[in-house]
Amino acid sequence: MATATIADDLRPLHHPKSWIGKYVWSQDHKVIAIQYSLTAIAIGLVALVLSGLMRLQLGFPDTFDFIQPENYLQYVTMHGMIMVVYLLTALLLGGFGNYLIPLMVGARDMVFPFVNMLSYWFYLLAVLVLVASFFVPGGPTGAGWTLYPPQTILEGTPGHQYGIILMLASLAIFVVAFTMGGLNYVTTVLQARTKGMTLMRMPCSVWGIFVASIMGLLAFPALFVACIMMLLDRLVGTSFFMPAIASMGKELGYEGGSPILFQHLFWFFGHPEVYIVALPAFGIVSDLIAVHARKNIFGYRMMVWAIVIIGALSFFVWAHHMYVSGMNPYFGFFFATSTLIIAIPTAIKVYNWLLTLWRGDIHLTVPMLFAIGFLFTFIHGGLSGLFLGNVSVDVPLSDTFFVIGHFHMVMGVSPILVIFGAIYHWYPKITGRMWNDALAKIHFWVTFLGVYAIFLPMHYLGMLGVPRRYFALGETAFIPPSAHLANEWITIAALIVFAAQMLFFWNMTWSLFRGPRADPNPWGAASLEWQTPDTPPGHGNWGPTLPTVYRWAYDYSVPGADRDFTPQTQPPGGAGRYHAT
Ligand code: HEM
Ligand SMILES: [Cu+2]
Repeated sequence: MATATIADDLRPLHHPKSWIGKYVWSQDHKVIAIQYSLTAIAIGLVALVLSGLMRLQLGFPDTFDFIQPENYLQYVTMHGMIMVVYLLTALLLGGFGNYLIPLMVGARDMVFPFVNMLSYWFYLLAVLVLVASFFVPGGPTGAGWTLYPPQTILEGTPGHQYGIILMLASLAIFVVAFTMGGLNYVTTVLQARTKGMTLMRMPCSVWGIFVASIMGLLAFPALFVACIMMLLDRLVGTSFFMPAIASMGKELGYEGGSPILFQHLFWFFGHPEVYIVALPAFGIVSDLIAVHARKNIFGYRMMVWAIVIIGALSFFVWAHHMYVSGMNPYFGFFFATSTLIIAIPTAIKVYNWLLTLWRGDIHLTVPMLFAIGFLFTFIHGGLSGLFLGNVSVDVPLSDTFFVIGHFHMVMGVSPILVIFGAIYHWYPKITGRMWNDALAKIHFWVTFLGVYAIFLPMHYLGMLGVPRRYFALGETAFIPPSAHLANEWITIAALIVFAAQMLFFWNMTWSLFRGPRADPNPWGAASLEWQTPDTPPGHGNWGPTLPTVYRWAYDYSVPGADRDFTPQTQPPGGAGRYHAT
Protein backbone atom coordinates (compact mmCIF):
# COMPACT_ATOMS: atom_id res chain seq x y z
CA MET A 1 0.00 0.00 0.00
CA ALA A 2 1.70 3.11 -1.16
CA THR A 3 -0.76 5.89 -0.49
CA ALA A 4 -0.42 8.19 2.48
CA THR A 5 -2.63 7.37 5.40
CA ILE A 6 -1.62 10.48 7.29
CA ALA A 7 -3.86 13.23 5.98
CA ASP A 8 -2.35 15.72 3.61
CA ASP A 9 -3.13 18.72 5.76
CA LEU A 10 -1.10 19.67 8.78
CA ARG A 11 -3.90 19.93 11.33
CA PRO A 12 -3.55 16.48 12.92
CA LEU A 13 0.03 17.25 13.91
CA HIS A 14 0.59 18.49 17.42
CA HIS A 15 1.93 22.03 17.09
CA PRO A 16 3.88 23.10 20.16
CA LYS A 17 3.55 26.68 21.35
CA SER A 18 6.40 27.12 23.81
CA TRP A 19 10.16 26.61 23.59
CA ILE A 20 9.87 23.69 25.99
CA GLY A 21 7.16 22.09 23.87
CA LYS A 22 9.28 22.53 20.79
CA TYR A 23 12.67 21.35 22.01
CA VAL A 24 12.17 19.42 25.24
CA TRP A 25 8.83 17.59 25.25
CA SER A 26 8.92 17.51 21.49
CA GLN A 27 6.92 15.11 19.37
CA ASP A 28 8.67 16.13 16.14
CA HIS A 29 10.69 13.20 14.83
CA LYS A 30 13.54 15.52 13.84
CA VAL A 31 13.91 16.98 17.32
CA ILE A 32 13.63 13.52 18.89
CA ALA A 33 16.32 12.33 16.50
CA ILE A 34 18.64 15.10 17.67
CA GLN A 35 17.84 14.38 21.33
CA TYR A 36 18.59 10.69 20.79
CA SER A 37 21.80 11.44 18.90
CA LEU A 38 23.20 13.96 21.35
CA THR A 39 22.49 11.71 24.33
CA ALA A 40 24.02 8.72 22.56
CA ILE A 41 27.12 10.69 21.63
CA ALA A 42 27.48 12.04 25.17
CA ILE A 43 27.37 8.58 26.74
CA GLY A 44 29.53 7.30 23.88
CA LEU A 45 32.18 9.79 24.94
CA VAL A 46 32.18 8.18 28.38
CA ALA A 47 32.82 4.82 26.70
CA LEU A 48 35.61 6.39 24.66
CA VAL A 49 37.28 7.78 27.78
CA LEU A 50 37.01 4.37 29.43
CA SER A 51 38.75 2.74 26.47
CA GLY A 52 41.49 5.37 26.80
CA LEU A 53 41.95 4.44 30.45
CA MET A 54 42.13 0.74 29.55
CA ARG A 55 44.68 1.48 26.87
CA LEU A 56 46.80 3.53 29.29
CA GLN A 57 46.86 0.58 31.65
CA LEU A 58 47.62 -2.00 28.94
CA GLY A 59 50.26 0.09 27.19
CA PHE A 60 51.99 1.30 30.33
CA PRO A 61 51.29 -1.10 33.21
CA ASP A 62 52.44 -0.09 36.71
CA THR A 63 52.23 3.58 35.77
CA PHE A 64 48.71 4.64 36.70
CA ASP A 65 48.01 3.92 40.36
CA PHE A 66 44.38 4.95 40.18
CA ILE A 67 43.60 2.05 37.82
CA GLN A 68 43.27 -1.05 39.99
CA PRO A 69 42.46 -4.51 38.62
CA GLU A 70 38.81 -4.20 39.64
CA ASN A 71 38.60 -0.81 37.92
CA TYR A 72 39.93 -2.34 34.74
CA LEU A 73 37.11 -4.89 34.72
CA GLN A 74 34.58 -2.16 35.33
CA TYR A 75 35.96 -0.12 32.44
CA VAL A 76 35.83 -3.14 30.11
CA THR A 77 32.24 -3.84 31.01
CA MET A 78 30.91 -0.32 30.84
CA HIS A 79 32.89 0.47 27.68
CA GLY A 80 31.56 -2.59 25.85
CA MET A 81 27.95 -2.26 26.92
CA ILE A 82 27.77 1.48 26.29
CA MET A 83 29.35 1.22 22.86
CA VAL A 84 27.11 -1.57 21.63
CA VAL A 85 23.75 -0.70 23.15
CA TYR A 86 23.68 2.88 24.35
CA LEU A 87 25.74 4.42 21.56
CA LEU A 88 25.45 2.39 18.35
CA THR A 89 21.90 1.04 18.70
CA ALA A 90 20.51 4.29 20.01
CA LEU A 91 22.30 6.45 17.47
CA LEU A 92 21.54 4.36 14.39
CA LEU A 93 17.89 3.65 15.18
CA GLY A 94 16.79 6.35 17.61
CA GLY A 95 18.91 8.99 15.88
CA PHE A 96 19.16 8.18 12.18
CA GLY A 97 15.98 6.07 12.12
CA ASN A 98 13.99 8.91 13.57
CA TYR A 99 15.44 11.56 11.35
CA LEU A 100 15.48 9.69 8.07
CA ILE A 101 12.41 7.46 7.94
CA PRO A 102 9.67 10.11 7.71
CA LEU A 103 11.76 12.32 5.43
CA MET A 104 12.79 9.50 3.14
CA VAL A 105 9.34 7.95 2.76
CA GLY A 106 7.55 11.29 2.50
CA ALA A 107 5.66 11.34 5.80
CA ARG A 108 4.98 14.30 8.04
CA ASP A 109 6.16 12.47 11.14
CA MET A 110 6.23 9.07 12.78
CA VAL A 111 2.84 7.39 13.05
CA PHE A 112 2.77 7.62 16.88
CA PRO A 113 4.58 10.85 17.76
CA PHE A 114 3.69 10.74 21.45
CA VAL A 115 5.04 7.21 21.84
CA ASN A 116 8.09 8.33 19.92
CA MET A 117 8.67 11.07 22.46
CA LEU A 118 8.23 8.60 25.33
CA SER A 119 10.81 6.36 23.67
CA TYR A 120 13.42 9.06 23.98
CA TRP A 121 12.64 9.82 27.62
CA PHE A 122 12.81 6.16 28.58
CA TYR A 123 16.13 5.95 26.77
CA LEU A 124 17.40 8.93 28.72
CA LEU A 125 16.23 7.29 31.93
CA ALA A 126 18.10 4.10 30.98
CA VAL A 127 21.26 6.14 30.41
CA LEU A 128 20.89 7.95 33.73
CA VAL A 129 20.37 4.70 35.64
CA LEU A 130 23.47 3.32 33.96
CA VAL A 131 25.51 6.41 34.81
CA ALA A 132 24.29 6.24 38.40
CA SER A 133 26.15 2.98 38.78
CA PHE A 134 29.44 4.91 38.69
CA PHE A 135 28.41 6.63 41.92
CA VAL A 136 27.04 3.82 44.08
CA PRO A 137 29.10 1.92 46.68
CA GLY A 138 31.16 -0.72 44.91
CA GLY A 139 30.87 1.10 41.59
CA PRO A 140 29.63 -0.25 38.27
CA THR A 141 29.60 -3.94 37.47
CA GLY A 142 32.81 -5.54 36.25
CA ALA A 143 31.16 -8.69 34.95
CA GLY A 144 32.10 -8.11 31.31
CA TRP A 145 29.55 -6.84 28.84
CA THR A 146 28.24 -10.40 28.45
CA LEU A 147 27.19 -10.47 32.12
CA TYR A 148 27.67 -14.24 32.39
CA PRO A 149 26.37 -15.86 35.55
CA PRO A 150 27.27 -17.14 38.02
CA GLN A 151 30.23 -14.79 38.44
CA THR A 152 28.16 -11.69 37.58
CA ILE A 153 26.44 -11.70 40.95
CA LEU A 154 29.08 -13.39 43.07
CA GLU A 155 30.98 -11.47 45.69
CA GLY A 156 34.34 -11.53 43.94
CA THR A 157 33.04 -9.52 40.98
CA PRO A 158 33.34 -5.73 41.17
CA GLY A 159 29.99 -3.99 41.41
CA HIS A 160 28.18 -7.08 42.65
CA GLN A 161 26.48 -4.94 45.29
CA TYR A 162 24.56 -2.27 43.33
CA GLY A 163 26.33 -1.89 39.99
CA ILE A 164 24.89 -5.08 38.58
CA ILE A 165 21.37 -4.21 39.75
CA LEU A 166 21.54 -0.85 38.03
CA MET A 167 22.98 -2.38 34.87
CA LEU A 168 20.16 -4.92 34.62
CA ALA A 169 17.51 -2.32 35.41
CA SER A 170 18.96 0.08 32.88
CA LEU A 171 18.98 -2.57 30.15
CA ALA A 172 15.36 -3.46 30.88
CA ILE A 173 14.38 0.20 30.61
CA PHE A 174 16.36 0.48 27.39
CA VAL A 175 14.37 -2.39 25.91
CA VAL A 176 11.13 -0.60 26.78
CA ALA A 177 12.44 2.54 25.10
CA PHE A 178 13.58 0.65 22.05
CA THR A 179 10.25 -1.13 21.70
CA MET A 180 8.34 2.15 21.62
CA GLY A 181 10.71 3.51 18.99
CA GLY A 182 10.88 0.30 16.96
CA LEU A 183 7.11 -0.04 16.69
CA ASN A 184 7.04 3.48 15.33
CA TYR A 185 9.76 2.90 12.74
CA VAL A 186 8.15 -0.30 11.45
CA THR A 187 4.63 1.12 11.36
CA THR A 188 5.71 4.34 9.71
CA VAL A 189 7.49 2.49 6.92
CA LEU A 190 4.50 0.21 6.38
CA GLN A 191 1.70 2.75 6.74
CA ALA A 192 2.85 6.30 6.12
CA ARG A 193 4.67 6.23 2.81
CA THR A 194 3.61 8.98 0.46
CA LYS A 195 1.90 8.47 -2.89
CA GLY A 196 4.12 6.54 -5.28
CA MET A 197 6.63 5.42 -2.62
CA THR A 198 6.42 1.68 -3.11
CA LEU A 199 8.54 -0.51 -0.85
CA MET A 200 10.89 -1.19 -3.75
CA ARG A 201 11.42 2.52 -4.29
CA MET A 202 12.65 3.15 -0.76
CA PRO A 203 16.31 4.09 -0.37
CA CYS A 204 18.56 1.36 1.07
CA SER A 205 18.93 3.41 4.27
CA VAL A 206 15.25 2.96 5.04
CA TRP A 207 15.43 -0.74 4.25
CA GLY A 208 18.36 -1.26 6.61
CA ILE A 209 16.71 0.65 9.45
CA PHE A 210 13.35 -1.03 8.82
CA VAL A 211 14.69 -4.59 8.93
CA ALA A 212 16.92 -3.77 11.91
CA SER A 213 13.89 -2.44 13.79
CA ILE A 214 11.92 -5.64 13.18
CA MET A 215 14.94 -7.61 14.36
CA GLY A 216 15.20 -5.48 17.49
CA LEU A 217 11.56 -6.13 18.30
CA LEU A 218 12.26 -9.87 18.10
CA ALA A 219 15.70 -9.95 19.76
CA PHE A 220 15.49 -7.45 22.62
CA PRO A 221 12.77 -9.39 24.48
CA ALA A 222 15.33 -12.16 25.05
CA LEU A 223 17.61 -9.64 26.74
CA PHE A 224 14.67 -8.26 28.68
CA VAL A 225 13.68 -11.60 30.20
CA ALA A 226 17.31 -12.46 30.87
CA CYS A 227 17.72 -9.20 32.80
CA ILE A 228 14.54 -9.67 34.80
CA MET A 229 15.39 -13.28 35.63
CA MET A 230 18.89 -12.35 36.71
CA LEU A 231 17.54 -9.50 38.80
CA LEU A 232 15.32 -12.03 40.56
CA ASP A 233 18.31 -14.33 41.10
CA ARG A 234 20.25 -11.44 42.57
CA LEU A 235 17.50 -9.84 44.64
CA VAL A 236 15.11 -12.53 45.81
CA GLY A 237 17.24 -15.64 45.55
CA THR A 238 15.55 -17.48 42.67
CA SER A 239 17.76 -19.93 40.77
CA PHE A 240 17.07 -19.34 37.10
CA PHE A 241 20.71 -19.03 36.17
CA MET A 242 22.46 -19.83 39.44
CA PRO A 243 23.56 -23.41 40.03
CA ALA A 244 24.03 -24.84 43.50
CA ILE A 245 27.26 -23.03 44.30
CA ALA A 246 29.60 -22.17 47.11
CA SER A 247 31.42 -18.85 47.07
CA MET A 248 34.22 -17.69 49.37
CA GLY A 249 33.75 -20.82 51.46
CA LYS A 250 30.03 -20.52 52.05
CA GLU A 251 27.06 -22.12 50.37
CA LEU A 252 24.83 -19.57 48.73
CA GLY A 253 21.48 -21.34 48.78
CA TYR A 254 21.03 -21.33 45.02
CA GLU A 255 20.04 -24.59 43.39
CA GLY A 256 19.58 -26.09 39.99
CA GLY A 257 19.74 -23.03 37.74
CA SER A 258 21.45 -23.02 34.35
CA PRO A 259 24.21 -20.52 33.57
CA ILE A 260 24.19 -21.79 29.98
CA LEU A 261 20.53 -20.81 29.67
CA PHE A 262 21.62 -17.24 30.28
CA GLN A 263 24.24 -17.49 27.56
CA HIS A 264 21.61 -18.71 25.12
CA LEU A 265 19.26 -15.87 25.99
CA PHE A 266 22.04 -13.32 25.91
CA TRP A 267 23.33 -14.36 22.51
CA PHE A 268 19.87 -14.85 21.08
CA PHE A 269 19.79 -11.11 21.58
CA GLY A 270 23.53 -10.50 21.21
CA HIS A 271 24.16 -11.85 17.77
CA PRO A 272 21.15 -10.25 16.04
CA GLU A 273 22.25 -7.11 17.87
CA VAL A 274 25.38 -7.08 15.73
CA TYR A 275 23.12 -6.85 12.68
CA ILE A 276 20.74 -4.42 14.32
CA VAL A 277 23.76 -2.16 14.23
CA ALA A 278 25.15 -3.37 10.92
CA LEU A 279 22.04 -3.31 8.71
CA PRO A 280 21.31 0.41 9.13
CA ALA A 281 25.01 1.00 8.46
CA PHE A 282 24.81 -1.22 5.33
CA GLY A 283 21.79 0.72 4.09
CA ILE A 284 23.27 4.13 4.77
CA VAL A 285 26.62 3.31 3.22
CA SER A 286 24.85 2.07 0.07
CA ASP A 287 23.22 5.48 -0.27
CA LEU A 288 26.44 7.36 0.44
CA ILE A 289 28.25 5.37 -2.22
CA ALA A 290 25.50 5.82 -4.81
CA VAL A 291 25.17 9.57 -4.27
CA HIS A 292 28.88 10.31 -4.20
CA ALA A 293 29.73 8.03 -7.12
CA ARG A 294 26.79 9.44 -9.12
CA LYS A 295 25.56 5.96 -9.97
CA ASN A 296 22.57 3.86 -9.07
CA ILE A 297 23.32 1.29 -6.42
CA PHE A 298 24.35 -1.85 -8.23
CA GLY A 299 21.73 -4.61 -7.88
CA TYR A 300 19.21 -2.68 -5.81
CA ARG A 301 16.78 -5.58 -5.45
CA MET A 302 19.60 -7.93 -4.53
CA MET A 303 20.78 -5.40 -1.94
CA VAL A 304 17.34 -5.23 -0.38
CA TRP A 305 16.94 -9.00 -0.31
CA ALA A 306 20.42 -9.43 1.12
CA ILE A 307 19.43 -7.15 4.01
CA VAL A 308 16.27 -9.17 4.62
CA ILE A 309 18.07 -12.52 4.36
CA ILE A 310 20.96 -11.49 6.60
CA GLY A 311 18.45 -10.23 9.13
CA ALA A 312 16.54 -13.51 9.10
CA LEU A 313 19.59 -15.79 9.13
CA SER A 314 21.18 -13.93 12.00
CA PHE A 315 18.61 -15.47 14.33
CA PHE A 316 20.06 -18.91 13.69
CA VAL A 317 23.71 -18.40 14.51
CA TRP A 318 23.80 -17.13 18.09
CA ALA A 319 25.64 -20.09 19.63
CA HIS A 320 28.81 -19.37 17.62
CA HIS A 321 29.57 -17.25 20.68
CA MET A 322 29.38 -20.34 22.85
CA TYR A 323 31.77 -22.82 21.27
CA VAL A 324 33.75 -22.98 24.50
CA SER A 325 30.74 -23.04 26.82
CA GLY A 326 30.56 -26.83 27.03
CA MET A 327 27.40 -27.12 24.98
CA ASN A 328 26.75 -30.20 22.87
CA PRO A 329 29.43 -30.46 20.12
CA TYR A 330 26.77 -31.13 17.47
CA PHE A 331 25.43 -27.66 18.18
CA GLY A 332 28.84 -26.33 17.22
CA PHE A 333 28.57 -28.01 13.86
CA PHE A 334 25.13 -26.57 13.18
CA PHE A 335 26.05 -23.06 14.28
CA ALA A 336 29.35 -22.99 12.39
CA THR A 337 27.50 -23.93 9.21
CA SER A 338 24.73 -21.36 9.63
CA THR A 339 27.32 -18.72 10.50
CA LEU A 340 29.33 -19.32 7.37
CA ILE A 341 26.18 -19.27 5.22
CA ILE A 342 25.63 -15.63 6.24
CA ALA A 343 28.88 -14.85 4.47
CA ILE A 344 27.08 -15.35 1.15
CA PRO A 345 24.54 -12.50 1.27
CA THR A 346 27.17 -10.38 3.01
CA ALA A 347 29.67 -10.97 0.24
CA ILE A 348 26.99 -10.10 -2.30
CA LYS A 349 26.60 -6.75 -0.63
CA VAL A 350 30.34 -6.15 -0.70
CA TYR A 351 30.55 -7.01 -4.40
CA ASN A 352 27.64 -4.71 -5.15
CA TRP A 353 29.24 -1.81 -3.31
CA LEU A 354 32.42 -2.33 -5.27
CA LEU A 355 30.49 -2.64 -8.52
CA THR A 356 28.68 0.60 -7.75
CA LEU A 357 32.05 2.30 -7.43
CA TRP A 358 33.30 0.63 -10.60
CA ARG A 359 33.39 3.26 -13.34
CA GLY A 360 31.46 5.63 -11.16
CA ASP A 361 32.01 9.36 -11.24
CA ILE A 362 33.62 9.11 -7.82
CA HIS A 363 33.64 12.34 -5.84
CA LEU A 364 36.11 11.96 -2.99
CA THR A 365 33.97 13.99 -0.64
CA VAL A 366 34.27 13.41 3.09
CA PRO A 367 31.15 11.19 3.25
CA MET A 368 32.57 9.12 0.37
CA LEU A 369 35.95 8.80 2.12
CA PHE A 370 34.23 7.42 5.19
CA ALA A 371 32.17 5.05 3.04
CA ILE A 372 35.30 3.69 1.38
CA GLY A 373 36.98 3.47 4.78
CA PHE A 374 34.04 1.34 5.89
CA LEU A 375 34.55 -1.02 2.96
CA PHE A 376 38.13 -1.63 4.10
CA THR A 377 37.42 -2.19 7.77
CA PHE A 378 34.30 -4.24 7.10
CA ILE A 379 36.05 -6.57 4.67
CA HIS A 380 38.97 -7.04 7.06
CA GLY A 381 36.75 -7.63 10.06
CA GLY A 382 34.55 -9.97 8.04
CA LEU A 383 37.50 -12.07 6.92
CA SER A 384 38.72 -12.71 10.45
CA GLY A 385 35.11 -13.58 11.30
CA LEU A 386 35.21 -16.37 8.72
CA PHE A 387 38.06 -17.89 10.68
CA LEU A 388 36.41 -17.51 14.06
CA GLY A 389 33.17 -19.02 12.76
CA ASN A 390 34.89 -22.41 12.63
CA VAL A 391 34.85 -24.24 15.94
CA SER A 392 38.37 -25.62 15.68
CA VAL A 393 39.87 -22.21 14.95
CA ASP A 394 37.74 -20.39 17.48
CA VAL A 395 38.55 -22.62 20.45
CA PRO A 396 42.21 -21.57 20.79
CA LEU A 397 41.50 -17.94 19.81
CA SER A 398 38.47 -17.50 22.02
CA ASP A 399 39.06 -15.11 24.91
CA THR A 400 42.18 -13.70 23.30
CA PHE A 401 42.87 -10.32 21.74
CA PHE A 402 42.23 -11.85 18.31
CA VAL A 403 38.53 -11.71 19.09
CA ILE A 404 38.91 -8.15 20.36
CA GLY A 405 40.63 -7.17 17.09
CA HIS A 406 37.98 -8.94 15.01
CA PHE A 407 34.86 -7.48 16.52
CA HIS A 408 36.24 -3.98 16.89
CA MET A 409 37.02 -3.99 13.19
CA VAL A 410 33.70 -5.38 12.06
CA MET A 411 31.18 -4.00 14.52
CA GLY A 412 33.01 -1.25 16.35
CA VAL A 413 34.93 0.70 13.77
CA SER A 414 32.88 -0.11 10.65
CA PRO A 415 29.54 1.29 11.85
CA ILE A 416 31.32 4.23 13.45
CA LEU A 417 32.89 5.14 10.10
CA VAL A 418 29.45 4.98 8.46
CA ILE A 419 28.03 7.14 11.24
CA PHE A 420 30.70 9.77 10.65
CA GLY A 421 30.08 9.66 6.91
CA ALA A 422 26.35 9.96 7.50
CA ILE A 423 26.73 12.90 9.88
CA TYR A 424 28.87 14.75 7.33
CA HIS A 425 26.43 13.82 4.56
CA TRP A 426 23.20 14.95 6.26
CA TYR A 427 24.62 17.76 8.40
CA PRO A 428 23.76 20.41 5.76
CA LYS A 429 20.13 19.18 5.72
CA ILE A 430 19.86 18.96 9.51
CA THR A 431 21.48 22.29 10.35
CA GLY A 432 21.36 24.30 7.14
CA ARG A 433 25.12 24.87 7.46
CA MET A 434 28.26 23.38 5.92
CA TRP A 435 31.25 22.09 7.88
CA ASN A 436 34.93 22.78 7.30
CA ASP A 437 36.29 20.48 4.63
CA ALA A 438 39.97 20.57 5.62
CA LEU A 439 39.26 19.68 9.25
CA ALA A 440 36.91 16.92 8.15
CA LYS A 441 39.55 15.41 5.87
CA ILE A 442 42.15 15.42 8.64
CA HIS A 443 39.55 13.80 10.88
CA PHE A 444 39.00 11.08 8.31
CA TRP A 445 42.62 10.24 7.60
CA VAL A 446 43.76 10.17 11.20
CA THR A 447 40.75 8.08 12.21
CA PHE A 448 41.00 5.65 9.31
CA LEU A 449 44.74 5.03 9.53
CA GLY A 450 44.54 5.18 13.32
CA VAL A 451 42.02 2.37 13.69
CA TYR A 452 44.27 0.12 11.65
CA ALA A 453 47.20 1.05 13.87
CA ILE A 454 45.07 0.16 16.89
CA PHE A 455 43.24 -2.96 15.86
CA LEU A 456 45.52 -4.82 13.43
CA PRO A 457 48.24 -5.48 16.02
CA MET A 458 45.56 -6.89 18.33
CA HIS A 459 45.18 -9.84 15.95
CA TYR A 460 48.88 -10.51 16.38
CA LEU A 461 48.59 -10.28 20.15
CA GLY A 462 45.71 -12.72 20.05
CA MET A 463 47.66 -15.24 18.04
CA LEU A 464 50.42 -15.05 20.65
CA GLY A 465 47.77 -15.98 23.18
CA VAL A 466 47.39 -12.65 24.97
CA PRO A 467 44.10 -13.02 26.87
CA ARG A 468 41.31 -10.45 26.86
CA ARG A 469 39.92 -8.85 30.03
CA TYR A 470 43.34 -9.03 31.72
CA PHE A 471 44.51 -6.09 33.76
CA ALA A 472 48.20 -6.81 33.16
CA LEU A 473 50.26 -9.52 31.54
CA GLY A 474 53.03 -9.55 34.15
CA GLU A 475 56.00 -11.82 33.62
CA THR A 476 54.36 -14.48 31.49
CA ALA A 477 56.80 -16.85 29.84
CA PHE A 478 54.98 -17.35 26.53
CA ILE A 479 54.53 -13.66 25.85
CA PRO A 480 57.50 -12.15 23.96
CA PRO A 481 58.76 -8.57 24.38
CA SER A 482 57.20 -7.68 21.01
CA ALA A 483 53.79 -8.00 22.66
CA HIS A 484 54.66 -5.28 25.16
CA LEU A 485 55.95 -3.11 22.36
CA ALA A 486 52.75 -3.67 20.39
CA ASN A 487 50.72 -2.70 23.44
CA GLU A 488 52.59 0.58 23.78
CA TRP A 489 52.14 1.29 20.09
CA ILE A 490 48.40 0.59 20.25
CA THR A 491 47.98 2.93 23.19
CA ILE A 492 49.80 5.77 21.48
CA ALA A 493 47.74 5.26 18.33
CA ALA A 494 44.55 5.28 20.41
CA LEU A 495 45.49 8.58 22.02
CA ILE A 496 46.09 10.13 18.59
CA VAL A 497 42.73 8.84 17.36
CA PHE A 498 41.03 10.42 20.39
CA ALA A 499 42.62 13.75 19.59
CA ALA A 500 41.27 13.53 16.04
CA GLN A 501 37.76 13.05 17.40
CA MET A 502 38.06 16.36 19.17
CA LEU A 503 38.59 17.95 15.74
CA PHE A 504 35.28 16.42 14.70
CA PHE A 505 33.42 17.85 17.70
CA TRP A 506 35.01 21.23 17.17
CA ASN A 507 34.09 21.20 13.47
CA MET A 508 30.48 20.24 14.13
CA THR A 509 29.99 22.81 16.88
CA TRP A 510 31.79 25.67 15.19
CA SER A 511 30.05 25.09 11.86
CA LEU A 512 26.66 25.13 13.56
CA PHE A 513 27.15 28.83 14.23
CA ARG A 514 29.81 29.94 11.78
CA GLY A 515 29.67 27.50 8.90
CA PRO A 516 28.59 28.87 5.51
CA ARG A 517 24.90 28.47 4.67
CA ALA A 518 24.40 25.14 2.93
CA ASP A 519 22.76 24.59 -0.40
CA PRO A 520 19.44 22.71 0.09
CA ASN A 521 20.86 19.79 -1.87
CA PRO A 522 24.65 20.18 -1.85
CA TRP A 523 25.42 16.65 -3.09
CA GLY A 524 22.81 16.61 -5.84
CA ALA A 525 20.99 13.68 -4.23
CA ALA A 526 17.82 12.21 -5.73
CA SER A 527 16.16 10.84 -2.58
CA LEU A 528 13.19 12.55 -0.99
CA GLU A 529 14.76 14.05 2.14
CA TRP A 530 16.73 16.49 -0.04
CA GLN A 531 13.58 17.77 -1.76
CA THR A 532 11.93 19.40 1.29
CA PRO A 533 10.66 22.97 0.76
CA ASP A 534 12.77 24.25 3.69
CA THR A 535 16.28 23.48 4.88
CA PRO A 536 16.32 22.48 7.71
CA PRO A 537 12.85 21.00 7.14
CA GLY A 538 10.05 22.67 9.12
CA HIS A 539 7.51 21.00 11.38
CA GLY A 540 5.48 18.64 9.19
CA ASN A 541 8.36 18.44 6.72
CA TRP A 542 6.55 19.12 3.43
CA GLY A 543 4.65 22.40 3.53
CA PRO A 544 1.01 22.28 2.47
CA THR A 545 1.06 19.13 0.32
CA LEU A 546 2.89 15.86 0.58
CA PRO A 547 5.32 15.06 -2.23
CA THR A 548 4.45 12.51 -4.90
CA VAL A 549 7.08 9.96 -5.86
CA TYR A 550 7.54 8.83 -9.46
CA ARG A 551 10.76 6.84 -9.42
CA TRP A 552 13.30 5.08 -7.21
CA ALA A 553 15.98 6.99 -5.31
CA TYR A 554 18.87 6.17 -7.63
CA ASP A 555 18.39 7.98 -10.93
CA TYR A 556 21.95 9.27 -11.24
CA SER A 557 23.75 10.04 -14.50
CA VAL A 558 20.73 8.97 -16.53
CA PRO A 559 21.57 9.34 -20.25
CA GLY A 560 19.64 12.21 -21.78
CA ALA A 561 18.66 13.79 -18.47
CA ASP A 562 19.45 17.47 -18.06
CA ARG A 563 21.22 16.98 -14.71
CA ASP A 564 23.23 14.06 -13.38
CA PHE A 565 20.47 13.27 -10.91
CA THR A 566 16.69 13.12 -11.21
CA PRO A 567 14.82 13.65 -7.93
CA GLN A 568 12.26 11.07 -6.91
CA THR A 569 9.61 13.77 -7.16
CA GLN A 570 10.20 14.48 -10.85
CA PRO A 571 7.38 13.10 -13.04
CA PRO A 572 8.28 10.71 -15.84
CA GLY A 573 8.77 11.92 -19.36
CA GLY A 574 10.98 14.84 -20.27
CA ALA A 575 14.23 14.91 -18.40
CA GLY A 576 14.35 11.74 -16.32
CA ARG A 577 13.96 8.09 -17.14
CA TYR A 578 11.07 6.27 -15.52
CA HIS A 579 12.19 3.39 -13.37
CA ALA A 580 9.52 0.74 -13.61
CA THR A 581 9.25 -0.69 -10.13
C1 HEM B 1 39.27 3.80 19.46
C2 HEM B 1 38.25 3.18 19.93
C3 HEM B 1 38.30 1.97 20.87
C4 HEM B 1 39.32 1.48 21.63
C5 HEM B 1 40.73 2.04 21.78
C6 HEM B 1 38.80 0.31 22.31
C7 HEM B 1 39.52 -0.46 23.21
C8 HEM B 1 39.02 -1.55 23.88
C9 HEM B 1 39.75 -2.33 24.85
C10 HEM B 1 41.19 -2.03 25.28
C11 HEM B 1 38.94 -3.31 25.29
C12 HEM B 1 39.23 -4.34 26.37
C13 HEM B 1 40.03 -5.48 25.93
C14 HEM B 1 40.14 -6.48 27.06
O1 HEM B 1 40.97 -6.30 27.96
O2 HEM B 1 39.39 -7.45 27.03
C15 HEM B 1 37.69 -3.19 24.60
C16 HEM B 1 36.61 -4.04 24.78
C17 HEM B 1 35.42 -3.92 24.09
N1 HEM B 1 35.08 -2.92 23.19
FE1 HEM B 1 36.26 -1.41 22.58
N2 HEM B 1 37.50 0.11 21.95
C18 HEM B 1 37.16 1.11 21.06
C19 HEM B 1 35.94 1.25 20.43
C20 HEM B 1 34.86 0.39 20.53
C21 HEM B 1 33.65 0.49 19.78
C22 HEM B 1 33.31 1.58 18.76
C23 HEM B 1 32.86 -0.54 20.16
C24 HEM B 1 31.48 -0.81 19.60
C25 HEM B 1 31.04 -1.98 19.30
C26 HEM B 1 33.57 -1.30 21.17
C27 HEM B 1 33.11 -2.45 21.80
C28 HEM B 1 33.80 -3.18 22.73
C29 HEM B 1 33.30 -4.38 23.37
C30 HEM B 1 31.93 -5.03 23.14
C31 HEM B 1 34.31 -4.84 24.23
C32 HEM B 1 34.28 -6.11 25.07
C33 HEM B 1 34.00 -5.83 26.47
C34 HEM B 1 34.09 -7.08 27.27
O3 HEM B 1 35.02 -7.87 27.07
O4 HEM B 1 33.20 -7.26 28.12
N3 HEM B 1 34.80 -0.70 21.36
N4 HEM B 1 37.76 -2.10 23.74
CU1 LIG C 1 27.63 -13.46 16.55
